[in-house]
Amino acid sequence: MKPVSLIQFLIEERRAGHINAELSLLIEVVARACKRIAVATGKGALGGVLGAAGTDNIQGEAQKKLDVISNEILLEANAWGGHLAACASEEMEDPQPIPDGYPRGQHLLLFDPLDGSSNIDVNISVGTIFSVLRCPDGVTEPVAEHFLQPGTTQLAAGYVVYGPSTLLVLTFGHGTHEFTLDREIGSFILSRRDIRIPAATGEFAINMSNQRHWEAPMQRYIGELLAGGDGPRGRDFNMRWVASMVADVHRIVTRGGVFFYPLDAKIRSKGGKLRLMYEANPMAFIVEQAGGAASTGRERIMELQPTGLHQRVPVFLGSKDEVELATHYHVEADGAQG
Ligand code: P6P
Repeated sequence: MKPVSLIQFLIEERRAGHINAELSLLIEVVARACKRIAVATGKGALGGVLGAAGTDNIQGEAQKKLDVISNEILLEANAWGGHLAACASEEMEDPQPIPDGYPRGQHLLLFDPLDGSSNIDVNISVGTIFSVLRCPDGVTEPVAEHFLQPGTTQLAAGYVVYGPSTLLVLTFGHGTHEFTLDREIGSFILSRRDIRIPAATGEFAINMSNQRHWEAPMQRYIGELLAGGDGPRGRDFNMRWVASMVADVHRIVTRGGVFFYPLDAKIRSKGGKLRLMYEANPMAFIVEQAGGAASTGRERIMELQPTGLHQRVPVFLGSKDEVELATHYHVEADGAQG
């Protein structure tokens, strides 16, 4: 079968009425920027891009050089095309308006430019996560409040995983699709159309070192998985934890599984570990469009009304049956507490 490039796929999506020309351009620009990020991360020690940048981000986290480089690549790529009204990034406290002198578009772009960057120095897969919203009508100078839209309003979401191969996974709300970067011609080529995540799975992903801090229903749910065939689930389960959300989620998108970053006593005051606007929401959109589910353990992630640009939430996502069971345990426990 003749390979379908990202450009061709975007044209198909425009003809189907799923996206407009401006959103199509936005995705092309983001994909091109991510090819540049792939080159930068691929240089490793030879590119002088490893190690700490010597600065902290809004989250108070020490930035890696590649965090800063990736953020700059995405900002520069999106400044001049006329497809955006503003960008928001994990690496910046406030949204970045499109520079004066350039035309502005109708979209808002949010991204984690290089998620999992703590893995860069040990050569483990990292990735870029992005989400696209519509800029509210009549708003010419978007500020943070204009980004605070529920995940259900997303026009597009995607991630690029920089691994043995560079893959783009993308949704516009009409299925989830995967593109593989052909490094010889520099094009993303459609490699999986209409991905489906199996509802049942035997594989879970969680950072077990936090177990003593979890809430009781999380202890119960994971305890049942660990009990395996002799326990209430009547089967054995396998565990994976890359500690790079994009890599863990891509495994689930590829073969099923369930990912948890639950609330725990250490992070309760922050509301969770992962960020709603540019990690949980885009990943939830991608996973739901592939037939999976995504909750906070109490409610659907994409229905949350955001209260802050860098708001954190608990994340349960992946194979529907397991997300629903773990969520049921939490809702049941809350009900019992009255
Ligand atoms: P922990 C990476 O720092 C990240 O934001 C996600 O990519 C990843 O899933 C999680 O944090 C890992 O957290 O506590 O296991 O280091």
